[in-house]
Amino acid sequence: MRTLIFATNNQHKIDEIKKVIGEQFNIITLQEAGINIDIPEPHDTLEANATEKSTTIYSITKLDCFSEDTGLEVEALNGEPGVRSARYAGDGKNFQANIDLLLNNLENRTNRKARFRTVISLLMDGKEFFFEGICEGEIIQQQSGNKGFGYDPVFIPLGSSKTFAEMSMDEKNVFSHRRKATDLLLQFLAEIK
Ligand code: ITT
Repeated sequence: MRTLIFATNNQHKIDEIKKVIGEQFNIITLQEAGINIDIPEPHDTLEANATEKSTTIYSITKLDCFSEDTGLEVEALNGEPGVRSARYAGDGKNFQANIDLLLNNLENRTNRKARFRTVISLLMDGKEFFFEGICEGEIIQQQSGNKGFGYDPVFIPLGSSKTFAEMSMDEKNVFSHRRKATDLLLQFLAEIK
């Protein structure tokens, strides 16, 4: 079975992606690989940050690995917070502070359209491949639900009446950006097997 390192420190991402991949591949987390670093995300695109994370871990391990960078892109805010989603309200990566700032910035706005975009960077035999997943939806007025992470309590995907934070992980994976990007990764890996 092929082994891949997933270059992230975000346990929610690990849980969601492992649920999609199941037993098809052996996914090793940074913690399991004994790597304890805060991977840098200094760039202004999701693609460049994803590359930074995967190449950082590849240079340490020389093993096939992938990373992902995700942003929430809000139409009325010209695509913000986007690549700055994790640190929207400051360096503390505080989910509640980020939600509060977002709802504040959207106060009195009627256009609530938003989308999550995930970019996966796979480094395999030293070559890089990208996979993208998008989930369209809207930002509600008041947060609801306590599952998931990040902006999940304020995001309702198109085709649902629940926020991501009101869904089980399986339900979220029906709609999610991350699942769509992971499907493309799996399709690619199945083709080169
Ligand atoms: P790694 O870089 O270690 O992978 P991170 O949490 O820093 O983990 P990102 O840079 O991709 O990950 O952060 C994007 C932020 O966007 C994240 O902190 C959340 O606030 C938010 N986010 C990402 N995916 C999300 C999702 O599925 N649902 C809700 N919010 C999400």
